[in-house]
Amino acid sequence: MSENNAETVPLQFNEQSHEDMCVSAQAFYQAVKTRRSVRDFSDRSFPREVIEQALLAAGTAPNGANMQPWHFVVVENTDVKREIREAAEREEREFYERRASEEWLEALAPLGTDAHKPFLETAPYLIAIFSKKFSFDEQGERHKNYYTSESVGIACGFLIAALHQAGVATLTHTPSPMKFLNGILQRPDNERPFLLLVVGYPAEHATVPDIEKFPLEATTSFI
Ligand code: IYR
Repeated sequence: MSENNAETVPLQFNEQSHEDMCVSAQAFYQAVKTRRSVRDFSDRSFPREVIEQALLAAGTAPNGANMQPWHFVVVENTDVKREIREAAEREEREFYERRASEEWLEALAPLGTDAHKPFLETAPYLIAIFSKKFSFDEQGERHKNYYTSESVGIACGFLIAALHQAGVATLTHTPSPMKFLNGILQRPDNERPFLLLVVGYPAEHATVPDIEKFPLEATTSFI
């Protein structure tokens, strides 16, 4: 028994046989390895319920002191999507024409990206994810959040995996800087744009770069 003051409830834990653990781990890998970042989206839509469930999944992410330091804005409105596209393309033109180093541009070459971002208008949903270094409680009292980047990054991972599991393609888009999202989406100053997720079906004949993931030995040491 712990001796602190925290209230506790019994843990619901789904223990599996070693065999089932291996099967489950393999099944999850097989499922997530088919995910690809898509840059060519269809304009077909699907029920908002799918987005809501995926956001609920994202909200279960482990996070610093359970402060849940995130805010999600789901954009379906055509005019708002156009405004986001125009602002993002302005930043991206700066990036590709001036800000990016030669080394960075070379690293991007295999992806074939440029400043043109039509998918920001074509895809049925954009989800702007904001991270909150501090929050305000119901009394308007300001309190600090902890490990915000780690927390919001993990939540975004859950969100992308949940959407993929539901048969939805995504693109993690990070126009830089993204401060314009606060203005367009009317978010307060304590919220910083973390990621702009493009969400929808791939276009009918969408292609993706011919790239591979590192093998386990290249990324992992067992000691
Ligand atoms: N934000 C730019 C550039 C870009 C940067 C990285 I790192 C990528 O993996 C892909 C793109 C753009 O979206 O084009």
